[in-house]
Amino acid sequence: MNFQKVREFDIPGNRYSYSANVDLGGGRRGFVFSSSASWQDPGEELFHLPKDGLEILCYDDSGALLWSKKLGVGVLPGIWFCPLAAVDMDGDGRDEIYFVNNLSDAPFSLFQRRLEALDSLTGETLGSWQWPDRTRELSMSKCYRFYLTAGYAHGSPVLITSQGCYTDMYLQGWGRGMVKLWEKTIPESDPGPRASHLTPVLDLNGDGVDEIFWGERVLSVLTGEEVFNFAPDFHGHSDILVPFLDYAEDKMYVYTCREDHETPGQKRINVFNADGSLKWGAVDTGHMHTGWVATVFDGFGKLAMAEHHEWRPNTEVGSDSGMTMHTLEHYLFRAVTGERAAFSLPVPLGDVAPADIDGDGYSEFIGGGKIFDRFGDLLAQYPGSRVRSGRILEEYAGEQLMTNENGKIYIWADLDARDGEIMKKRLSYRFPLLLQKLTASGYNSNNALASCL
Ligand SMILES: [Ca+2]
Ligand SMILES: [Ca+2]
Ligand SMILES: [Ca+2]
Repeated sequence: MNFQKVREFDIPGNRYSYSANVDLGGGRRGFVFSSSASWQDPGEELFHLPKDGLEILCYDDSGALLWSKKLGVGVLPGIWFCPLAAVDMDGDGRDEIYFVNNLSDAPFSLFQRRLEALDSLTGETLGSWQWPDRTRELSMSKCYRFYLTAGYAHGSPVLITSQGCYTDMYLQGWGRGMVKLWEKTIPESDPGPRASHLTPVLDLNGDGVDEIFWGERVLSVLTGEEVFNFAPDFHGHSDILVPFLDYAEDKMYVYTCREDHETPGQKRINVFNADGSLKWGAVDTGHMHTGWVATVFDGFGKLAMAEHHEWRPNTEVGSDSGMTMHTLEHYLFRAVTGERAAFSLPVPLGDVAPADIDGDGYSEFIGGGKIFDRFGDLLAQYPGSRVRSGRILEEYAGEQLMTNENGKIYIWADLDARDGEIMKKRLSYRFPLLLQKLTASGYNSNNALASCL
């Protein structure tokens, strides 16, 4: 492995960054970052009064700054308050940057929130739309859980905006020219799954229209209607949702890990067939907070990992937050059959992101400043922390890593990588490349989605 820095971006003062790929038009690629010195979650036990604001910065592929925009003090820094996505909705070949702005200085205002579109080349505001305020009666953690994602219907983009994740949920679909196509309300009183923190987008039934995975329910991007419901009797949310391919049989499955609403007779870790039926389930109880699917067994067999967490109240005076996450246990399975499996790495499994860095079809693992192969052998090292990974640079082989180190963002690639048949198969789906434009919304940048399929 010849793992090298191939891109560099200078963002002085940056500590927390979310980032997405951007098409600048005319075949030029850029990168947008939402950068801040702190990161705020709307959860009541985790939220702090921020001491800084949020800045959106856009760079070209050479690392030159195109523009930057400091948002007002009413915009709280954090992925749920201010999600961002790059989509070309006006069809001119250049992505617009969509984000949730707040025109007032009042950080919890809903009346003054807007969906705003920026020209990715100039930063100029191209459009602004009232952001729905129907979550007003919910608690802060639920009220300010905003999300942007996108898919395609017969080749045309559909931008999806949403409010609410855990109880009442509101979604809107926008077509080319920002024409509102549909609105959907899923009140808490309606049975069935709530949303996830991450949202894969695939044409699961092959009808030319993408579906978004709104938790364990799959919605058409064109109409908002339910195409599949994996778990009509489950009323909770899933922390992890990962579509994956079994290369031996060329079949698609969906792996899910659930947080809340333990339901008698239902398991916490599940794999579903592509027609929505249950393939297997395991473990009766617990909050499965982290998980991923990786290719590690000889013959390109897949491993599914789930990490069982528990939130515990902090009892010490002066704690940084009201509660802290504790890791209890890891569960490992053969992803297709559900058989228990054995696997270990020199770093905690919940902290690593699988990625096929060298393109050979097997996963490598990014974590703790190191890259390991599937046998746990060290292949390369990097300073700083992971921002995102996956096929960030389409023209390079394998998958790449973006890191953040002291105000510098780097992209790393294996210069010896070669795309094998499995990498080509994965890239025959739109989602691995589309995902890189959706990694600044929700937890789409996390380790579960980074190497999906
Ligand atoms: Ca455009
Ligand atoms: Ca479809
Ligand atoms: Ca590999």
